[in-house]
Amino acid sequence: MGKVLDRLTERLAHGPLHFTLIDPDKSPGPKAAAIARGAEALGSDAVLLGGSTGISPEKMAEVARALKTSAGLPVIIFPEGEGSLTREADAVLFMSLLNSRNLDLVIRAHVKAAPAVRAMGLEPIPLGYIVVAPGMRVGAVGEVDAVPREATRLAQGYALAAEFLGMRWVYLEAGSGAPAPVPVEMVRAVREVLSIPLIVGGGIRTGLDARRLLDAGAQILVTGTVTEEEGLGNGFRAILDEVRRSRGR
Ligand code: 1GP
Repeated sequence: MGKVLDRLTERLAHGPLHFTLIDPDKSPGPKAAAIARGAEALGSDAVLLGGSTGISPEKMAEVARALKTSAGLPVIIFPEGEGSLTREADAVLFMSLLNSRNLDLVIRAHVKAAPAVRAMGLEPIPLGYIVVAPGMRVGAVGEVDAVPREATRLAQGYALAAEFLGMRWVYLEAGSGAPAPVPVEMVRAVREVLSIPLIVGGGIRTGLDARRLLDAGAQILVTGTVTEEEGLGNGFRAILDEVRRSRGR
């Protein structure tokens, strides 16, 4: 196990985590640094760097450097392809988009990227990525057969398949900016069968959203839009309050 996965796995033993998604296109260096500093102070556990299509390695490197010098959080690349890779980050979600119809996003891009990940010394974190309706932009760009919101058994199947394939984390994604998060019934059903950590993201904007997902068994919450739109405002603070409450502190 690598350093970042080790550290986060150890933290997960004490309760749920929160990851702050930063899009280098929407948040250039100084803005990204300010978000990361604030997120760290509020108890977020890592920065996921990525999110847009067509990001250059130079831009990723610039923002990753700004993040590393301003905050102590691990910087994990949330890739859209090989162009997202930079050695300035600590780790990369080595993720297969399990319900894509495009084989590139399931495995072929990974075949090209793996040697670069190794050469850069980036820690790969094997992850099964599952897009749930509405899926938003990632659903469209990712050419997914989105898991319908009521299809809990299908979601269980995808998540278990990820676990049985040896992936370390499963990520249920409603899509950035989704009008509502992944349904709590689906989170609960997946949690019931899964033995590896469950990440949930997309459309989490309030403390109540966070509370419901945490009660259903989500172990890592990812938020992006709430900080891009409101900075370190009430929505973000309330979400972090709920995560900290679940950790018992
Ligand atoms: C997107 O799940 C993340 O990949 C975050 O979504 O921007 O809606 O918080 P939001």
